[in-house]
Amino acid sequence: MAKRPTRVHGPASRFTDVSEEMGLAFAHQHNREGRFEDISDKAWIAQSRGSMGIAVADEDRDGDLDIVCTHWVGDVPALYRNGMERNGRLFFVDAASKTGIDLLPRDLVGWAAGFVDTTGSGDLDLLIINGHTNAARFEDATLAPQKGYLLTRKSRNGYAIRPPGTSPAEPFDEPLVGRSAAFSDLDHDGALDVLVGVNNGQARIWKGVRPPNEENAHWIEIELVGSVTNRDAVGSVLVLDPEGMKRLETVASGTSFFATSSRIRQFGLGSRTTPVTVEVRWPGGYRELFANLGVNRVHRLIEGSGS
Ligand SMILES: [Ca+2]
Ligand SMILES: [Ca+2]
Repeated sequence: MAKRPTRVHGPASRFTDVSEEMGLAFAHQHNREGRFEDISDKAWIAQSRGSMGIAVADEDRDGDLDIVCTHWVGDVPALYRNGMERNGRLFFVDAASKTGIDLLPRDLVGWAAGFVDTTGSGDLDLLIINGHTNAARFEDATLAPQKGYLLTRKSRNGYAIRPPGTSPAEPFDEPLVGRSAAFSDLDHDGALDVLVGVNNGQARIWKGVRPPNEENAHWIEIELVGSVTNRDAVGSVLVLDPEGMKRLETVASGTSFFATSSRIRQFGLGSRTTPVTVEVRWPGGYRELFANLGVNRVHRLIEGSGS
């Protein structure tokens, strides 16, 4: 009887927890006792997709912050709309399908994302930077470039995707192996500009061009300076017209992907030319009002100098 061969065992396999990279543990809420609680499941935002970029803004202008996540190939971006303001508890619903974002091509590998008001109306458009992680051809290791997409706002519940070949060409029509984007009004003309990071390539600066109807595209930009809280005011929330329109902007660090956008936050005001009031919710919770702020300029608001 033949002797049964002895199996040779190599080192045991090891496993690495990649759940954070895959977006499984997503939302953490501060419990006001110095710790964060994972609320991903009960906030309906747990996901197991390959997530890269993130953009946070009150996208639908209903008074709470919404989240866009970009994903790896085969999956469109998610738009997690916040139900907090209307329902009193924190939960999110993916509105990618409702708003038309799910009509983006599924071969895109989405990286940076940012909300930009390209019309000066106060409505936010969405710019997404793409670029593959795989080579374009088997015999050539060069990564496949992909064009960026600007999704322009049609209505509160809808975006329009710029069709291929639309004239005039925009810089994001050029296929790039895009990775990062930082958003800032570099020349303080009221139009946001974009610095784009490219894998193994030269960075781009895309200057925003003021919309042709400038009389309906007024704006205001706010820089916060903390004196009691952190000097950069990271974690602060700006509320435009707290008694009226109640629009939000946040001061954050490490936005989008591999980039940090300007801490100077912008509100598009449309045809409005009268001074505005801004409420600042500083980190830690206390609120301060800054009134009579003129339009079409940058204001530097120092903690403690308001009312
Ligand atoms: Ca919202
Ligand atoms: Ca500019």
